[in-house]
Amino acid sequence: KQAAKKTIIKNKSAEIVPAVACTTKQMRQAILDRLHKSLATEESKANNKAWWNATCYAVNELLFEKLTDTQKSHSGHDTRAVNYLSLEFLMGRLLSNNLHNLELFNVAQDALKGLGKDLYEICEEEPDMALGNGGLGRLAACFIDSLATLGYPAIGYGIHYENGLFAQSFQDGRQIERPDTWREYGNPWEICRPESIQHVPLYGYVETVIDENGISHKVWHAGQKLKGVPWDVPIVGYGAKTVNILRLWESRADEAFDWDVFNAGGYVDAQVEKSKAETISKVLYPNDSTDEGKELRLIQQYFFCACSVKDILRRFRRAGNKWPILAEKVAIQLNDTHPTIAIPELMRILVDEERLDWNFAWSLCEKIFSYTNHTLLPEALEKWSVALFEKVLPRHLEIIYEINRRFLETVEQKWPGDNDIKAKLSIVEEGSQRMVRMANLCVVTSHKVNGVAAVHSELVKTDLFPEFDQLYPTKLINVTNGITPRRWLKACNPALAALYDETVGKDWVVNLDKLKDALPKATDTVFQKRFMEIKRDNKVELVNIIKDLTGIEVSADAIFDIQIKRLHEYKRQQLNLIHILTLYRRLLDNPDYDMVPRVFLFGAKAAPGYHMAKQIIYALNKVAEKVNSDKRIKGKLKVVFLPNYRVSLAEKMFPAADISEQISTAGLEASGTGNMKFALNGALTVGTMDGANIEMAEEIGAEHMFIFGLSVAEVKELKTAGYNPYDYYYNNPELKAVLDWLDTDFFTPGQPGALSDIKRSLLEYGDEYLCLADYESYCKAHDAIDTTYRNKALWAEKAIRNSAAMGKFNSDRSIEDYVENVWHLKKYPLA
Ligand code: H53
Repeated sequence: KQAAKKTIIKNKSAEIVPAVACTTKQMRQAILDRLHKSLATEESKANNKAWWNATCYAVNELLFEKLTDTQKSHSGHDTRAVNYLSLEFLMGRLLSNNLHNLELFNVAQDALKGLGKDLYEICEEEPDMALGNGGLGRLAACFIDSLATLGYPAIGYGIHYENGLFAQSFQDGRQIERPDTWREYGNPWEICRPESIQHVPLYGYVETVIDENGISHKVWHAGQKLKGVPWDVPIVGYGAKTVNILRLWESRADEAFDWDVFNAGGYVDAQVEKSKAETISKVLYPNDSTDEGKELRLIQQYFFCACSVKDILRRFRRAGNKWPILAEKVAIQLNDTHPTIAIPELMRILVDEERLDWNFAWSLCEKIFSYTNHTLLPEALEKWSVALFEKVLPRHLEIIYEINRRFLETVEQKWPGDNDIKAKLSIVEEGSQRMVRMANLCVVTSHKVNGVAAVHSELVKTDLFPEFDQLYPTKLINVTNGITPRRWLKACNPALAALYDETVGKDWVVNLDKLKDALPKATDTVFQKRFMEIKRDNKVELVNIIKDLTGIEVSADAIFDIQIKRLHEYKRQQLNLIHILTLYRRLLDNPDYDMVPRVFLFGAKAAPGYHMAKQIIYALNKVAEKVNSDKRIKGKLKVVFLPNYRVSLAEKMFPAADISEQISTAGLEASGTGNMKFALNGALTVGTMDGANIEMAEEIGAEHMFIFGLSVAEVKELKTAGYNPYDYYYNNPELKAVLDWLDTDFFTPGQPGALSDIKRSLLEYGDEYLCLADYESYCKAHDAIDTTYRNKALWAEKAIRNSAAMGKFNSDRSIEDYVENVWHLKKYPLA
């Protein structure tokens, strides 16, 4: 069935003229050549991994040419570029994406078919490039796709982690983490650039030196030096009119620096130094939206910022430019506060090394930097202890003090004598342990600070930085997040993409607003039928994947209700859990309880040190075991937690979803982007009025979603009035019953109390995220889902409306917003 589906798609788009000239025959030959000449193997011996490698190399031959053309054009025009600094780029797999963007997917599919191979199977060989945790890292990946697609000069800068986000498995329901060795056997997509190595100082002390003109300046004498080795990943835009790069820095020991140790006979010491240096880019910190405050993490941040800033200045100098025009050529976007240290680093280079006047250097920094805030959660707002700074980056601390001294003068002018405001806004927090507040440094420096959805940006102004908003009235803006329709529709849902090609024309891939042209078809029975057949086929594919991964059998006729995102209490997987228990109880009470069969699917990684998140995973797995094997409920309820949720698995889950769970406590999910991917693929949202859900409701019509729960204002009110979860517990017998259930050993035979943590967090510990307050309304929303789903035509209409209304959430639109309001770039697409 799958094979048949793919053939139909291929025939439909056979007339595509690829962006890059390459016939099926040429592609076949190129793949064979790479198999023979690069991999030294032959058809009879090659396994799928070898075929994957050969195909990647064949694609690279086409890509690299475009890459050099782009680079020539950018340096020829001496273009202004944005440098997107991010500690995370959650790229996923690249082969299918690159082929789609080159418009060679069908060519490669035919070429491989001629060689007896299936491209979809070959694509499965690719390990995910999981250099990120979740939303923030995936956003960076979508943004660089859009920048290249739109033809803007841009470089992504990040870390070449040897191990990406850990691989997850379950042992007796508990999360086990294993290292992700994504490039153990090489990665065909990256090019090492030893010619662009950078050197990074650390530790040591600062000396004041008087120069020949009697002017004093600071010299930082490093105690250790690292070497940053750049690896470039080509980023091909859709239509291949631009191939930008993602430059990832790998840390190594700086041999030049260790030379003295060698000479002193310290061979072993030097080796120890070497492995220490290599730990800097060893592993991605697995925390999403929490700050760990570890020394290694600060060094990671400084390491990649220092390499990137130096690299940016190297390109600037190479073009023969002089400092006064630095801000005309360079824009630096800080993806969250993680790369904030780039600010004092640029100041240090300009003032200490280039000997520019402080005021002039500062005026450049103000024009160059801009900052995206992705969260209001206090535990995610980075602070570094002054003591740590003093040890690792002594000169940067001095520079931060000086920035702060001058900034506090501005505060004094605005609010004379108001020490409370000064204490609140100061970049340095006073207290038993003095801390550097990275977000304050970002806001003080940047010319623009943006939130990631309308409601979030408003809260940034009113709740997070109200005084900054008064001080700098035009600085705080909104840029609503987006997703790339290339990966999140065209590549992951080829059948739906083909239906849209046919219905609204192929242009939707770059102009997602075009999908609106399908809206009149939302009530057309023929179109509804085709739309829902595609959904069903995608569900069947997922049914097989579920069986393969877990052994669990589910029916494609059930409602597929999916929550996939990082595991965090504010995202409220535990609310989903207690609703599942509610349904289970209803079914046990009454085996004839009338409900449309439902499969609840989860995918989520918990930060390894986040106890409650791990308990929630454990509870979901234990409940799943019990529910799935309970014959009494006649298969009406299934619960599946898929292990190792990642981009490539997401690509199979979004197209198969009927219901998208977006159930964060209002005010806490800055935007969300999974919400957009679900809707684009025709799922209906059950969600709170939070993050981008609000703007989605504006686009789709709230009546076509299942909105529930407290609003941001109501959450605030309730918290101010004093929230007591016991009020809800004692007033709702169903709720009380399911919470009490968690204290028994029903789900964990012989181990009563194994799930009690969850109940405790919802009662004794105060239910910080208001699950109980939203429980009733959430259950009602689910009852409405059940009723609506029984009306096939109505459901299909809503699914189509959801998908066709997603135009606004194209990441190309987000990028155009940044260009217009923040970066002011020009397009330079290749002819
Ligand atoms: O960033 C996404 C948002 C999402 C938000 C997420 C995020 C991280 O993934 C990590 C750290 C952080 O501060 C925020 O939680 O709501 O959609 C992209 O903006």
